[in-house]
Amino acid sequence: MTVDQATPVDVAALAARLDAAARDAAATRQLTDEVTLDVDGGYAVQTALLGRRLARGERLVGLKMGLTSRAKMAQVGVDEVIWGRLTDGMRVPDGGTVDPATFIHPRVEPEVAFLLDRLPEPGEPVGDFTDAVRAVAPAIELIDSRYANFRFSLPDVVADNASAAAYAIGPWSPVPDGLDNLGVLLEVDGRIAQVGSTAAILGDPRRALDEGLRLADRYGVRPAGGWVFLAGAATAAVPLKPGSHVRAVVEKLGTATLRAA
Ligand code: 0L1
Ligand code: MG
Repeated sequence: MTVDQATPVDVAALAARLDAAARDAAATRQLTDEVTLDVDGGYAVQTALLGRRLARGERLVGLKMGLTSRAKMAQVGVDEVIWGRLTDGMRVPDGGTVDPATFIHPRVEPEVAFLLDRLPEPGEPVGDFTDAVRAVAPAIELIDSRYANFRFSLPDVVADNASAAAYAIGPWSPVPDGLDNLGVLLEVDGRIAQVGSTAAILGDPRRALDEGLRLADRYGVRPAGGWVFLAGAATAAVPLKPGSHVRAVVEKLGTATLRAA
């Protein structure tokens, strides 16, 4: 972790600040406006942020990948794949309702979720995907940067748990033969808002799992069977407006839905 000698990084204080921004639904300044933070430092803050959630009784139930598509990278001007943590407190039932007022500037994006099973040894690539993944589902991720205007550097967004805020998962299905080029739609109030393909997720969402396990292992995080893995968005994200009804449709996998109060 880079430490600016003039302004030592107080990881716990930075995590507390991001946590307060999320809980108060009030944006905060980018951390890197004030301290020197590299990507490792960002993950240290992310770990401390998770620690605060766990201390409140939430459970770590999965991982998410971020910025896995060119559309997402272009949308926020950051060009590296990142990962974050999912807790049970972020989960919304399929078809459930969220209150947009409890977020700063929520956006939704269509994703593919994996239910993890028998994972390879740390550092090993996923061999047989159907051993590693028990089931697949369409999903909606609700992201909410804790920084004003969704503007951040790479270490900032890593510290902010890859903008993770909430997620809804549709029905689980057995792993289909091909996952690499399934059509994806994001509908808002019955109108198509985004069109994409699972090919946008690192060329194949299965690749996101290898990448996610490799990156998490670098920071000593070992996913377990039964965890959820959000492989990444197939399109750019769209703002979640009050009263709207969102559907993510993934060919062969079905539909996940979310409502905004
Ligand atoms: O899930 C994502 O791809 C979000 C990653 C962080 C960047 C953003 O807030 O859009
Ligand atoms: Mg996402």
